[in-house]
Amino acid sequence: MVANNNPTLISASDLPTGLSLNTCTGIITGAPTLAGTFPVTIGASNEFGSNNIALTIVVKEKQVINFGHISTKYIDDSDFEAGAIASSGLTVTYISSDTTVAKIIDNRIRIVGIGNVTITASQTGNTTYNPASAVSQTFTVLSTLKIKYQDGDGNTSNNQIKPYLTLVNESTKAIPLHEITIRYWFTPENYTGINTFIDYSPIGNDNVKMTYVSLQKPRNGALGYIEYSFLSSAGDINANATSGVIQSRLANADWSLLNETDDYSWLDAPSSVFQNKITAYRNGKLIWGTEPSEATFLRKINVYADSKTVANYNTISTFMSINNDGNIQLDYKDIKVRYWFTKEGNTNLNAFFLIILS
Ligand SMILES: [Ca+2]
Ligand SMILES: [Ca+2]
Repeated sequence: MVANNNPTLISASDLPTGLSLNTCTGIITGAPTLAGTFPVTIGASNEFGSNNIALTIVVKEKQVINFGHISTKYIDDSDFEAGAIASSGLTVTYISSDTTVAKIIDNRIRIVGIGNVTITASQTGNTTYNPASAVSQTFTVLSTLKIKYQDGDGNTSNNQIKPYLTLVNESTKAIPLHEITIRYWFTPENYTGINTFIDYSPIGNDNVKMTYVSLQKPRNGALGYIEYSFLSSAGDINANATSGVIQSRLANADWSLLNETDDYSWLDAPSSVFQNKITAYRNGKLIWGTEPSEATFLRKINVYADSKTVANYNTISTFMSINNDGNIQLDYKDIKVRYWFTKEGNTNLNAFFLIILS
């Protein structure tokens, strides 16, 4: 506050304990030692007179956050309370330094990735309490299950894809296999439906199931995936153990050719290596690898023609192939193809079709 007419004396009554007034300059200094609401009267006077005004000083309570150490976590752990407590009793909120490792959901921590992450707890205060100093805790998230992969036939352009998969449990606890699913992401060329085979599994061929799932939205390097799942009779992968090599195979229903080099999950791996582009889930939660990103829709048709017409003959004969080279499924009934030509003579034309769908 500033008084006019050059006061020669400033006064203050009932200042909170810890504050003091410079009666010449009117500046109040110090730190209040008690919280509360204090009505204060400030006066200013000189040789010609004096004046007072009422002032209310509110001193808020301090609060501190007590945030204990967070132990090492595993990727498949459930959501948990971070456990920070404010001395005020007010609700503490959290921020994650890396939301690819941990997210804050409903003020609880959800593990979503492997790595280190720092959680910062804060409390912004209210009408009674000042903001608390933020407190952070850093912890590590470890993997539980990893996937090793080998290209079983080493041939990327034949009519079969042979993912050889090994499940590796690096944790200190057994993992029930029936809680696990695995996705092998790929683009099936010449799609006629995908047949699947388990050629050999150390945990029992019949205990491993494979299903082809077509994606509603195309992804980069994938129009679908094979989902591997396991029956309860497959049992557990024990701590620090592996499943052994599961030899799987997939093919078009008509054994037409596939190209593996453009498949998201394929890797030039003549022997078994970790492959984080094959994803694993526990009870539906991603616990290993990175899913392919969504791709831009591409509608693209190419028509390939092979002329069988003999010169100066009475028939035009063309073999045509309509190729869907985009990443969206197209319905044949929506497609028309035109063959443009000049008609000689005045009689009607006859048309003959031999259609081979592939
Ligand atoms: Ca192959
Ligand atoms: Ca492909």
